[in-house]
Amino acid sequence: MRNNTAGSITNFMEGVRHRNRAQKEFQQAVGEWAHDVFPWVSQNPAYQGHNLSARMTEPDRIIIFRVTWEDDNGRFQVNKGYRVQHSNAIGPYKGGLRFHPNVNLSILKFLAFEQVFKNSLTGLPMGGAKGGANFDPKGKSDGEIMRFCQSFMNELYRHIGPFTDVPAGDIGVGAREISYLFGQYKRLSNTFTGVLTGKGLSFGGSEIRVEATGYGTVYFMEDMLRHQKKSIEGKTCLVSGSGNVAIYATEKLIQHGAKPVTLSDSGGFIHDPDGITQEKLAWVKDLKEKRRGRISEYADEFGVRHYPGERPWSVPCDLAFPCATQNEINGDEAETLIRNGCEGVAEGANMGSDADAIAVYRKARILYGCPKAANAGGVAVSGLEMAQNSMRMSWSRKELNQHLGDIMRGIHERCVEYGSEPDGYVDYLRGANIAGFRKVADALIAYGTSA
Ligand code: NDP
Ligand code: 2IT
Repeated sequence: MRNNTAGSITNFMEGVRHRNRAQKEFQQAVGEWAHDVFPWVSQNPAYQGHNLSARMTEPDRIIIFRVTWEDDNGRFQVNKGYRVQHSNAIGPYKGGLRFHPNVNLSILKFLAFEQVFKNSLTGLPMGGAKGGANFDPKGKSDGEIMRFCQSFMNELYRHIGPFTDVPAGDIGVGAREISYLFGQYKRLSNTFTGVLTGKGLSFGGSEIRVEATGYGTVYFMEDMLRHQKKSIEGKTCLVSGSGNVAIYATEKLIQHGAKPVTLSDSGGFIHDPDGITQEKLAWVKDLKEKRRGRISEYADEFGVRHYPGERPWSVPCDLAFPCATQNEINGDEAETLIRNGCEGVAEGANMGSDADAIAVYRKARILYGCPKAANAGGVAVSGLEMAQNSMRMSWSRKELNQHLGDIMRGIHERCVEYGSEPDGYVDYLRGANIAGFRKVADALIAYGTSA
């Protein structure tokens, strides 16, 4: 990187840190983006002189609200609700809702920021947003979840709409929560529109949306391997998490002949050296989606070890798929992965690897499918759900899976276009950052100061 570019990144990041004090995750996401985008802009004069870096790192607006709900004991509880509408430059605001006790403004701002460029990469007309609440769904009854979702929507509904902002799921928000949220929106607005994605199939949902993020992450890894004339068959894979993304990444790995050997949750990980089979995964789906149990129960059920409080990255593997939460692989863990022979990482989770881990992957020149690229399949099929809702029709599972594969291949191609180095190594993170940036930048330049 030229010295003056390094200097401008330093100055820019000082301003970002000053304006977004104590928002560590947001600063981290912007820093990673600036590292790739600034050098590219310095070589592309058409993108200079519009102050795009400042415009792209300040959300359009943030809505923060109180959510009061009644628990099963008749007590009133209060949580903080949020919606960060980061950019609608290339389409309506679009992105998930996260219900987790650690949700705060920094986490939602980083997620909304990344969503803008991820959505741009899909090639579909979607802006970027994220929202949620510091609400802990663990241990809550269905009635409590329903009342929380209804109360959350009582405020959110006035800020969203099928052409304004279309939320979906994320951590702690799955089919059950989307159903309660959609039901309340429908009731308040007296409209039946595609205002949320991830809906049930009987009320406007799309086939393949449940599977899309996990399947897409595996498709992206296969695209990266194919580019190196390799295949995923027979590869030993680590998966973290045991929620929506982890389960369907594991399912696709099994279907395509790989051998997933770990799953985790916030209590620790299980290691099944014989490989997680479709039958065992069916048991995990029931455990997590119906009984809402802990992954440690897998160890008792199938006679394998559970490692309480640990993450799976010390298990030798060929490929790793972080699918739980942000910053779940640090620099030391990345070193361990590589020492043990890992040749690729694809992130189902947003910001699964921290900045040190990314530096380790880049130095070792292993395949690194960054989240903006590798987990874009979920929001892409959300985009297709919106299209189906607008047309008032639905496509078949086969068609949608085909579309998902094509979209992931398109993202891979854009990453190769912008991330290839002279020796043939592809820096997928750089490629994703630049390709995602370019489309949004073109729109902002065209709009002038109205965006
Ligand atoms: P789920 O709520 O279905 O599952 C989350 C999983 O991650 C659970 O196993 C959970 O364990 C674990 N987890 C959550 N927080 C922590 C934590 N702080 N420490 C350790 N483990 C944790 O969420 P999803 O599967 O939908 O989301 C997983 C990741 O994928 C997130 O990063 C999300 O942003 C990303 N993603 C999701 C998409 C989607 O379509 N759903 C699309 C693109 C990205 P526990 O139950 O113990 O909390
Ligand atoms: O991080 C993500 O891309 C999601 N949680 C999915 C968002 C969506 O609108 O489907």
